Amino acid sequence: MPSDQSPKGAAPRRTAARAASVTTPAPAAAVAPASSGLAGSSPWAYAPAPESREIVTIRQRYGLFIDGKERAPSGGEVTITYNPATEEPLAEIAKGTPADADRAIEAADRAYRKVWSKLHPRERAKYLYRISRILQERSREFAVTETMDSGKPIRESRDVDVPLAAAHFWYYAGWADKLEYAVPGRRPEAHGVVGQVIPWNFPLLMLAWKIAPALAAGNTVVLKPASTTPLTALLFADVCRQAELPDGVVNIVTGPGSTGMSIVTDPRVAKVAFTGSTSVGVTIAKGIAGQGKGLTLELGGKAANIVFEDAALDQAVEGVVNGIFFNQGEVCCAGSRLLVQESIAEEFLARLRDRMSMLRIGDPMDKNTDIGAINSKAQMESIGELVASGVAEGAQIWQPACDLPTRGWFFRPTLFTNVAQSHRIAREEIFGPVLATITFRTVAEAIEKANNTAYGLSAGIWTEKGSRILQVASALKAGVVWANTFNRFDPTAPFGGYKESGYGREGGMQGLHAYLRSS
Ligand code: TAP
Repeated sequence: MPSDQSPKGAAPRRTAARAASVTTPAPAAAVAPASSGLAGSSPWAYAPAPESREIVTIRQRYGLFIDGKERAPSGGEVTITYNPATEEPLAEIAKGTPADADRAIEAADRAYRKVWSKLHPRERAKYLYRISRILQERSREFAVTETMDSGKPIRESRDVDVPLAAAHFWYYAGWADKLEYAVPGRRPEAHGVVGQVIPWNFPLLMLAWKIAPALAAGNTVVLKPASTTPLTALLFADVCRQAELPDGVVNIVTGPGSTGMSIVTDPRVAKVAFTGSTSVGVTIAKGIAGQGKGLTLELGGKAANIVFEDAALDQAVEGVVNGIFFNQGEVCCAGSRLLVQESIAEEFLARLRDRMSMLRIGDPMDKNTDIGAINSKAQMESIGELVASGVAEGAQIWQPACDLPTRGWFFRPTLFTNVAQSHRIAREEIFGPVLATITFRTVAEAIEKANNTAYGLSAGIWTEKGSRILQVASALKAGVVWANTFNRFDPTAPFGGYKESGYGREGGMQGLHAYLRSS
C-alpha cells in the first residue's frame, strides 16, 4: 500500500450504510446492534458519491491475447464474468483450452528466442517505462474496470491497486539494465518462457507483481488470470499493444484451472509463479516436480495482528480494521487473528466495535464505501460456512447493525471473541471480513500463539516500545512483519512467506532473483 494510503483511517464520523435487507448467514440472535459509540449518536449520513462508469467500455465478448493478437478460443466456448455488486453479467470471456495454452507458449518461446532476448536491456526498460506511463494515464479506466469485475471499493482500486501496479512496472524498468548488480559476481540470464497463474483478489496488481520482474529480467510470459476477474488482464493486453510491445512477449490466456495446469506443466515453460490457495499451490508443485523448473508460490495466510497494552489504542484500532477489512478481507496477508493483551482487551474491543459500526458497506463504486462486495457467490458461501462453524464451536459473534444491499454478494464485518486456538476460524484462512480475537498475557504467550498456525505469511505488532518490536518481530515465523502499521506494500520491498504460505519472494531485488538464473 503506498505511503499516502489510509484505507479506512482518515474517514470522519459517519453512519453505516443504509440499504434494504440483511443477507448475512449469521444467526440473527448473535447480531448485536452497534454498541455505544459514534455511529448511534451521529444523525447524518453521507450522500452517495458514485464513480462514473462512462470511462469504461466493456465489450460483450473477449478473446485470448496470443502473439499480440486477440484470438478466439480453439474450443469456441466462453464463460461469463459477473459484477459481484449487482450479480449482473459483464462480458463473455474466452474459455482457453490446453491447445490455446500451447499456442501461447509457442508464441512466447518464439518471441523470447527471436526478439526479447536479443534486445539490449535498456530497450526492454523503455517498454516497461512505457507500460507504467500508460497504466497511469489510463488509471481511472483500470480502477473502474477492476471494481466492477472484482467488487472491491473504488477507493482501493483507485488509490492502491492501480498506482501500485504502475509503480511495479516503473521500479522493475529501472532494474532491466542493471541485472548484474542483483546477482553480484555472477552472470544473470533469463529463464526464457515463464508461466504465471494469478488469483481474483488483486487481479491487476498480481499481474504487475508477476509480469514486471519477469520482463525486466528478460523473460517472456504466458499468464492465466482468475476466471472471476479477467477484465483488467484483458485491458492490460490493450496496454501491451499501445506500448508496441513486440508480439508474443506477453500472452494472456483466460480459462479454467486445467488450462493453468497446461501452462505450468509444459516443458517449454522454464519458470512458474503462482498466487492463490495453498491446495492449488500444492497441486502445481506436484505437477511440475522433477521438471527442473523454477517455482515461486504465494499462498494463503492467517496473520496475527498483535496489540500490546502499551500500544496507541486508536491507531491500533485503525490498523486492525485496515488489516482485516481492506479488500473485504480477501487478502492473503490479512490480519485475520487479533491477538490482544488481556489487560486492555475489554477497552480495545469496545473501541473496535465502535469503529466497525462506522464502516460503510455497499456499492463498491461509491467513493465513500469501505467494504465492497465479496468476489463470488462461492466465496460468499465459503465465508458463511466458516462463520457458522465459529458459532457452532462456541465463539461469540458480533456484527454491526448495518443493512446490506439486496442484490450482490455482501458480508457484514464480523468480530469473533472467546475464540479458542483450536476453532476453525482461528486456524483456517477465511478470506473474508471476519476477525477472530484471542487474548494473551505475556510477550512469550503472544509469540507462541501468533506462531501457532500452519501459515507464515505476515504479522503485525502494535506497541510503543521499540525493543519489543525487535524482540517479537525476530521471533515471529512470518515472511513480512509490520510494526505499528499493516498492509503496507512497496515495489522495493520483498513479499512472501514460508510454511504453508509458500516460498520465494516477489517485489524488490529478491523478486527479480526468481526470474533469473545466474551462472
Ligand atoms: P485458487 O483456486 O487457488 O485460484 C487461483 C488461481 O489458480 C486462479 O487463476 C485459478 O483459476 C487457478 N487454478 C485453479 N486450479 C488450478 C490448477 N489445478 N492448476 C493451475 N491453476 C489453477 O483460489 P480460489 O478457488 O479462487 O479461492 C479458494 C481459496 O483460496 C480462497 O477461499 C482463499 O482462501 C484462497 N485464495 C488465496 C489467495 C491468496 S493471494 N493467497 C488468492 C485467492 C484465493 P480459476 O479462477 O479459473 O479457478
